[in-house]
Amino acid sequence: MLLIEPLFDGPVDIVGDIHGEIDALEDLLDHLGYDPDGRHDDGRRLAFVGDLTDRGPNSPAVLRKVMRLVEAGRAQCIIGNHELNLLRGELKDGNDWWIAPQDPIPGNSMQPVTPEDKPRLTEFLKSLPLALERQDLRVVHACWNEAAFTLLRDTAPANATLLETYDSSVAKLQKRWSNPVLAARIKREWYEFAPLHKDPVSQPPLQPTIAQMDREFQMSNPISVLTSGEETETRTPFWAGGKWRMVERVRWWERYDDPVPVIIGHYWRRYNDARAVYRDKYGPDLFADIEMHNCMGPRHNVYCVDFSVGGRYAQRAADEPFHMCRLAAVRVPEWQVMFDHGESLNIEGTFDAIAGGAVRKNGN
Ligand SMILES: [Mn+2]
Repeated sequence: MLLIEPLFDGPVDIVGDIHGEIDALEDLLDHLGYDPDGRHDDGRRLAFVGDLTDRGPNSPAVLRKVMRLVEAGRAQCIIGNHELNLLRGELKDGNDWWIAPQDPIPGNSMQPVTPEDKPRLTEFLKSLPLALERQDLRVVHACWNEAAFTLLRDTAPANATLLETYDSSVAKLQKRWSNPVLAARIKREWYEFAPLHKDPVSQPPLQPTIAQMDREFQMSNPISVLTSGEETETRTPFWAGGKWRMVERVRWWERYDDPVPVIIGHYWRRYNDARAVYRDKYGPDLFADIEMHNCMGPRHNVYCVDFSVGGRYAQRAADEPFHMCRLAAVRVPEWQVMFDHGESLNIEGTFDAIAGGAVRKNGN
């Protein structure tokens, strides 16, 4: 398993979650100054934060493109929770193009993966590390968590694959939750709650044991923590992705007190006035007081570069303008964010000067 790989030296452009939006990717790379083969006149290179696929129209094209750039040494890519689902063969909302390509859902216009492509794309997914790091910068899909890295270093066999390590963590939890007392409690809550399972307007009360189990499955699995973040029991269950959620995402960056800046994706940050569009998709808005150009955390050095291009498919289907769902990249050492339509903004935060990057403070 590849845990943390060295991030490229020199100027890099770190691209957020793409979710199958090949046109947005081509546009963004063009605005960043890359030719179609990923060459840049100034020798800049790319890093992708994961979640290349699902929901959007052409995940195979995005995977093939990023794979080609990585093979040519012009890009690096880490694994996101969506790639992990593909490797696990787990059917989730928006990934049937991979799991069941021969059996497209009616009305679904996603390009399916071909039998020729799937084996080599699988090998590519298996080759992705969990994180990238250099002296002045860290990149991970959802959450930089030293305890999770330490646990993986200390307990995962060196020759185990990411998938094997993930599965062994899940197996441990399944064993714990098959304890008769816990299992009986879960069963009782499950039946009480059963009439509301499929009803998005029912608003069930919190089921405490189910919530505890969900939190443990997330938080005791170091690969889940790194690729989909920290979670805790929610007060009021919310409907998302076709089911009632008992756990919500945590602003882990509020406890990130390390001087090395971190770039993440994953969290559906909203571009401009798009706040309302995906409100409550994953519970409380984690970016309620954070402007597009702001970093997070006590040191103002954590930046999320996912600007919700993964919502574009839904707006396209509803015939709405999708300018609110953007693909973005962070340019380092400039610390600018650039969007797929060519707009760029200076990011305000505290960045290490090691790489010659600007140090900008946002005033508090
Ligand atoms: Mn994600």
